[in-house]
Amino acid sequence: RPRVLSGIQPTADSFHFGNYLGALRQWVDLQRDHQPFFFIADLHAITVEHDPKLLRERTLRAAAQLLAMGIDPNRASIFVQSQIPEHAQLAWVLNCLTGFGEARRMTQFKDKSAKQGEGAASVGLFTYPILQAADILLYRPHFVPVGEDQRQHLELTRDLAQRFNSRYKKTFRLPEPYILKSTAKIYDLQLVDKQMSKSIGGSGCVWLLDEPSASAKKIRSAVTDSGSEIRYDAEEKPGISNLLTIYSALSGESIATLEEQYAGKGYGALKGDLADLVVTFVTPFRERTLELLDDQAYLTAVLQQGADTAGAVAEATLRDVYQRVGFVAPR
Ligand code: AQP
Repeated sequence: RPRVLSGIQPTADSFHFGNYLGALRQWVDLQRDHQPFFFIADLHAITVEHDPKLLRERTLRAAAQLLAMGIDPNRASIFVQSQIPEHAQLAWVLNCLTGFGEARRMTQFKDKSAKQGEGAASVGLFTYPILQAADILLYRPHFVPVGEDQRQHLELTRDLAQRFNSRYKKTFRLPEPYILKSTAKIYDLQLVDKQMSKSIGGSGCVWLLDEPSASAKKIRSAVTDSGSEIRYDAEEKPGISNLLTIYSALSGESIATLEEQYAGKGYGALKGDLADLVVTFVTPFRERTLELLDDQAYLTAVLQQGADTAGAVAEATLRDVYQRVGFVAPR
């Protein structure tokens, strides 16, 4: 079975609909006929200022959410990045293969560092995509299910794999991004030109673990566009188009069917129905997550089992890498 690998940062108490529709839903689907490795990216989470106690809590909350969503620990290895030291070890080797200018071109660093000023951003934030390349290449996956914002990082990952393979010996598989066009970028419900994001949060971000009534309220107060026609047009009607995207993904109805269904109806009707759909989705998800959080022994056991499987794969890859770059045999 082809391998898939992906990760998510435990940087908030809850995942949001952008994470879910852009990436996590594909994780659930792909686990059926692939060999999946899914990890919680806590090493990435410390590239920005964080609270240690919260990070530990959020790591377990992330695991609980993945299970509640339907990731099956008997099919998928679910693990915590920091428990597999090979991620950081391979990242060092890849750091030494990456050009400074090449790393500088990563737009996510430009965006994220712009908030605090480049001088104040950590070197970890700068080398984030190189650690991400290590996360991926260690497991030699065929596909990496992610949102559109990760495309550039995937390209860097492929470049580094290719460079290592040609400089030393064929070691890494060149992974393909798995990006579903329809949901590759879910936008903030208030700032319709920004992608929904954990760090923006606020009333434009719909969290999976919010009180369902709070999520419904956010949908009903989403910014919409001038005019009243319900039609998908990302340029002219970004607000309505984003709601149609979310609606279509959650209901399984095509956008064309929804346009037909809402012909002649107002924005309020669409928002009200979408709010109901969101409540139907998040209510059982939230209950299941909270139940799982009450069973920390189970969560820890799942993560231990995931780390055992992932650790064996990572160790074998790193052994090849260290041998090929010319390090003496491990002690
Ligand atoms: N708005 C989005 N639309 C589609 N996909 C998205 N992803 C994130 N936001 C959207 C995808 O979710 C996966 C997990 O990404 P992450 O943990 O790196 O998430 P993130 O970047 O921390 O999420 P945010 O919300 O964007 O956080 P900040 O504010 O820190 O940048 C990835 O596959 C990502 O593509």
